[in-house]
Amino acid sequence: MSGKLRQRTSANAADSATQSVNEKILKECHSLYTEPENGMVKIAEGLGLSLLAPRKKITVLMIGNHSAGKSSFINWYVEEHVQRTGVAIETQGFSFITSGRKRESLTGNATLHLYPHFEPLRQIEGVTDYLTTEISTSKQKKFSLVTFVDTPGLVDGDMKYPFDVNKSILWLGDLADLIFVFFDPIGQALCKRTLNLVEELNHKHAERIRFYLSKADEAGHESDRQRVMMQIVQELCKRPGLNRTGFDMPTIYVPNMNSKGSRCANQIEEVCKDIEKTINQTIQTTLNSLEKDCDQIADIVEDKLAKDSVTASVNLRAKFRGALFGFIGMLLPLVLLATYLVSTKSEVVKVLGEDILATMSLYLGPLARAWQKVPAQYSQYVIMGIVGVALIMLLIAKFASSTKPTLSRKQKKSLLEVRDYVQNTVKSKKQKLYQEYLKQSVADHDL
Ligand SMILES: Nc1nc2c(ncn2[C@@H]2O[C@H](COP(=O)(O)OP(=O)(O)O)[C@@H](O)[C@H]2O)c(=O)[nH]1
Ligand SMILES: [Mg+2]
Repeated sequence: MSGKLRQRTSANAADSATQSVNEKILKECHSLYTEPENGMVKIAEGLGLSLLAPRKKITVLMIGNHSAGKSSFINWYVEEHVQRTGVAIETQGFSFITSGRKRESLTGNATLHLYPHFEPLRQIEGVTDYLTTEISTSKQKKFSLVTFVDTPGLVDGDMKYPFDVNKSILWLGDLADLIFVFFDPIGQALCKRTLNLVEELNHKHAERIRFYLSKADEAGHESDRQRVMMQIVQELCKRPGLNRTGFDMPTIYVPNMNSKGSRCANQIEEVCKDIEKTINQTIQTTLNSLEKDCDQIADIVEDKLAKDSVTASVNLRAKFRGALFGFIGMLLPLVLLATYLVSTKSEVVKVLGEDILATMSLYLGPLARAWQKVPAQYSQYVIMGIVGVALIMLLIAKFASSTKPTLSRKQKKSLLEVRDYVQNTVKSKKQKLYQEYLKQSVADHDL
């Protein structure tokens, strides 16, 4: 084995090891969210929080004029002829190109079942019929971590699409991690439709967009290529929504298509690097969001427990108040009734004897005098009044002692379990995955 070949083989081996670590990290994060029993999405839902599971791959949306070389680029990246190229514009739709265990083509309906996050596309009329998925077994480059979305080529004029292309592309732009815009030197490099769409996408997702001058081998000599580039950049800069300082537009072409033997520089590796960078960023963001989501869940649990302990102490006070009012409500009317009966020497208390009654009314002082002023014919009203007061006091006691529901012991236990799970189990898993990621990425830089 020659030195160079050996070097390349070991680089490839390292590359596939990196890929499998990255794949594993994204897969494990995904399942931490989606497990049916213990998944974070389900846990959060129980706490009134809606979480989105991270995706296992990044999505690259390819847009550009008809025949700009989008499908050819995908075939080159995948190293398999998955997408037909040079297709008539009328037959073009959206295609998802992704890796899987066996080569397969799926219809629109199957695609939307397979990728539930694309489900809203169904609402755009007619799209489902023009949607396919190509699953390839290729493991080339970083393909196992990428889903390409190939879009219909855009042209100006009366061309009628069987569905709202602009709306669909804009919607896909919201979901994509990267948006590649291909401009080709021949054909309609400056199609208005493409420019309008790019302007709109740029408005929302400037950081995801990358511009490329595709099929650069067909641009002629270096001076012609420069001129084409200038024209495109000028046209782009005319759009207020696209006026950036300095346009970066690598020139690329599919190496084996350079039939004319053009010697122009090919920056197609830049595209691969961009994809790789985005994968790495996605892994970091996914791990960071995992930590944030754990914290968010733990915070909600803390909050619920704190509120519950406040409610419990409010309940305790209410119960005490209720008991107090209840006691007064019973005692006060009884005392009033007793003093009334004693003071008025009512028949009911005559058994106590005249002397005792006289002494008692003497001790009752002004209260006895007040009771004695009540004419005998009103006595029943006084008694009814006192009973009424007693009833009112008891009602107050009932209201004062009303309590709010608190968590049962079982509920509290399950909340604490949730907190422990996210703070310990999930976080330590995240820590481990981060370490694996860093170890591998440091190793990459060592190469
Ligand atoms: N010379 C050259 N031809 C290319 C290149 N990429 C694509 N083509 C050709 O351009 C035509 C349109 O390419 P295709 O990938 O179907 O474009 P799409 O409509 O953007 O998907 C096909 O005939 C391809 O063979 C390239 O980099 N160099
Ligand atoms: Mg195509």
